[in-house]
Amino acid sequence: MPATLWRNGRVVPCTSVASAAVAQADAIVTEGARIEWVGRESVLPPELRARCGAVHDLADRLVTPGLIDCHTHLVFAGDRAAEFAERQRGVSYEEIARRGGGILSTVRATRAASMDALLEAARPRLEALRREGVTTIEIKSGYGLTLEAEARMLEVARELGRRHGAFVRTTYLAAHAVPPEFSGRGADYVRVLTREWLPELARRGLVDAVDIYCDRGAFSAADAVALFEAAHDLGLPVKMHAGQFADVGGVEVATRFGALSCDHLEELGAADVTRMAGVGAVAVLLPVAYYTLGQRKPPPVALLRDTAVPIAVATDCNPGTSPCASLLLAMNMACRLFALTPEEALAGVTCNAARALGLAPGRGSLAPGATADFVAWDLAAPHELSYWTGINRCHTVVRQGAMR
Ligand code: DI6
Ligand code: FE
Repeated sequence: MPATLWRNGRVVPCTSVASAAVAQADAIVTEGARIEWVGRESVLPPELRARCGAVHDLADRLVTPGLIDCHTHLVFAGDRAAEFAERQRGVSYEEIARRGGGILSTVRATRAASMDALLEAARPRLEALRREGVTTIEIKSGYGLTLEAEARMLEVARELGRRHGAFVRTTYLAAHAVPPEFSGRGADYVRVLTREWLPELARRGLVDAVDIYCDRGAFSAADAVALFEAAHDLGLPVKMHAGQFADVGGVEVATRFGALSCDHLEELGAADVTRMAGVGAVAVLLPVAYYTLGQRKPPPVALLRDTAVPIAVATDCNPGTSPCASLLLAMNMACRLFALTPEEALAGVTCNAARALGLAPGRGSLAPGATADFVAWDLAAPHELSYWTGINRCHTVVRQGAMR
């Protein structure tokens, strides 16, 4: 197979926070969908150069890995703009949920939508992310809450990736809310989604990971134990929405099961930070949801940093708490609201986001062996990715070694 030389770029490898900076490298050699070599063209081995059939000039642009949005609820029908207006009149998110709005109102709309309607509804959100250089995206179920409606969401997520050119990872989140059919019978619901639906959806090959919304007003730590035992038996990795509103003991469970990530984490105690570090769980921070809900207490970023917990940043794109399809905006908010450095924000949407999906080191960094997904930006320095808002300087996206 002929190789391709991408020359004259300013390469930001993003193999770690420390390398979320311009490196001594101006060239990338790809072979098929893989990166073969990264370095200074002046020291490119002659035998490798001889194999390069095509040469592309990156025109001195900044080159980062393709961005990874590692936490989204991108597939849903309808919107919750009316609830937004209600919240502006002072009604809280949790109060709206108690009245049967919130997640359950999106469940009603999503259940009523056909596969085509869901694909059409999600497409502009995916396109917006793709225009910002996002090449890998995690999409959760959780607005179907029946076996077939959850299956449809996961199928739509996979189909979006195939149709629109993105690498999609699907996460099973039936444990998002108790549906009306199970009202007052939460334990029965957990039993069904754990013992019946999860094995069936796994058998259909639709599940890459298993998630649960473990919080006040949602599911308990004991529910998470039951679900994660089932996931473990099926060989599926787990992750958790934890500590968005209250610490209900979820992180302790998640780390016991070797979770890939714990997400939100506004309410996170020091002992749990140590537990996360111990198992290498990624802290996925979701600043747009924090902003939308007007929360006041940020996640303990300094402690996460000092304890060497890898930090990722994602959009949490969903109709209730994060009606947002901009990962660059999430990076800016992670800096401004959570005091991340721009280098941390960039690592948070590249190497650490890959890790939160179990995809590191094969994605999310520019190094030999990784998938050849990268972006050329009309920017002078990597910190500009977090600096600008409402300006997208993405110039070229290369996916699987080919220009898109
Ligand atoms: N946490 C969130 O921020 C979203 N889900 C979750 O578990 C909110 C989902 C929604 O309000 O529709
Ligand atoms: Fe979420």
